[in-house]
Amino acid sequence: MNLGEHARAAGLFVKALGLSMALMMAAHPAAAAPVAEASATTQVPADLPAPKSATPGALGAAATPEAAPAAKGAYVPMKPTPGVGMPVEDGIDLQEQYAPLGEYAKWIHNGVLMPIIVIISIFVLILLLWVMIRFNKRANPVPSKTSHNTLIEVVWTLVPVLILVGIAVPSIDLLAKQYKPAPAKALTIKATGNQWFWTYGYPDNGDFEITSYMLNLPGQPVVNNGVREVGSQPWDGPSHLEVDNRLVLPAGEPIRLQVTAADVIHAFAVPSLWFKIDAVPGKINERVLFIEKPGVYYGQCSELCGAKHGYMPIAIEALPRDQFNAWVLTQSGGVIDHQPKPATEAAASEAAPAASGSAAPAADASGSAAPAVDASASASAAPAA
Ligand SMILES: [Cu+2]
Repeated sequence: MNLGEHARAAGLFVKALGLSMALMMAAHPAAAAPVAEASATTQVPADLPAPKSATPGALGAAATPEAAPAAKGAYVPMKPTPGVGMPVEDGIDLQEQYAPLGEYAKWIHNGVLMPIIVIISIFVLILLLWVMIRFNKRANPVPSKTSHNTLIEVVWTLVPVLILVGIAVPSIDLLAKQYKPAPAKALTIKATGNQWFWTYGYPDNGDFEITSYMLNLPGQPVVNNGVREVGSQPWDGPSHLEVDNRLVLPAGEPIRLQVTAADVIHAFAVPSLWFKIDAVPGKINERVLFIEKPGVYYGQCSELCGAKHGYMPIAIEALPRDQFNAWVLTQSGGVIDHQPKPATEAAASEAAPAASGSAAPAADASGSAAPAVDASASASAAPAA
């Protein structure tokens, strides 16, 4: 009898401890993503190109002789700032946020959820220890026969309700803000997931399209049609995350990002911009992307999409509006937000094609009228040939 009671009490304690541990861990899945990414990228630290002289974020400062722009002011990819827009070694927190909603969400996670979880877990642990010490058979030989206590029952009903309401208010607010449609005049960008690369369309800028492949890893088999090795240009970011052609976007304005897929389900996710949305074939998912300041921000496909799921990273390069416009004009058929192409600029961009390593889009060959799937197919065939 005694033994049975002890065993039951011990069992209850272990169960309660497990529950409180589970509560503590419940906050971790969100934080686990950056950790997983960090470990994924830190596996090959030797691949990281040694930083040279270029100032982070400086346009035109990082050009090598062979990639020197043909004309003054031509686009040169931006050199990423270490630790910005990418996972950091030994990081356990969400990545530093560069979007207003990301800062809000990070505050909810770190300022609301984590403290509540920790306080509840410690409170439950203290209650359990108190019961074990104060009310065991030796300390309390004659147990109380009390079976109801109105005050305690009201308190332990109301307090959890208030806690849940306190969590619901900011989280529903965040949810609503995340799905607020873009302003009518916002720039529209289309991202299409393919096995295993991304294509980015610019319907407001002449409807050109670029393909974006992960760079090859030194000493490892080529996974993406012979695109150059990571680290072979001074602006290259971390291995597994850097691509040949980045998604170039304007900073400091809302962007209507439409995401879809050409084959299987992918997901467009950039942790430091608080952006994650499924790319589903036959369907367009849309969200506002707002990047607070110029920089390079890395992400990955976040839906298991096949053998090379881990080899289709996302690299966003956010530029000030005037530099974004200048980049658009380096693209074949590129025009500034629905404006007709000025004759002089049209002639200039044709005179100096492929000024930089990444300025030769697949759209050159396939033409802007070709559907996304055809354009990407011809693009993937071209570098191999
Ligand atoms: Cu994918």
